[in-house]
Amino acid sequence: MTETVYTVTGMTCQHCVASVTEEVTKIEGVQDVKVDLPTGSVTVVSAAELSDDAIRAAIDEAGYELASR
Ligand code: 9UX
Repeated sequence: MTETVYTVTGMTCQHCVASVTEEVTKIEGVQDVKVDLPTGSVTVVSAAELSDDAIRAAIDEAGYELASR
């Protein structure tokens, strides 16, 4: 099990948080997603390390931008 913290820009409300959580949760192997709105930090707990492409695509699909990991 691995926990990775990403930074996502553009989230400004709880609906944004819900969208990001929903998309990231869809990634295979993801067990838990915690979003901190004020800082934009997205903590992802997964069985194995996620590919940058997978997390980037999910954030993009939600309508936001992956700033860093
Ligand atoms: Mo409402 Mo959060 O447009 O972007 S979902 S502020």
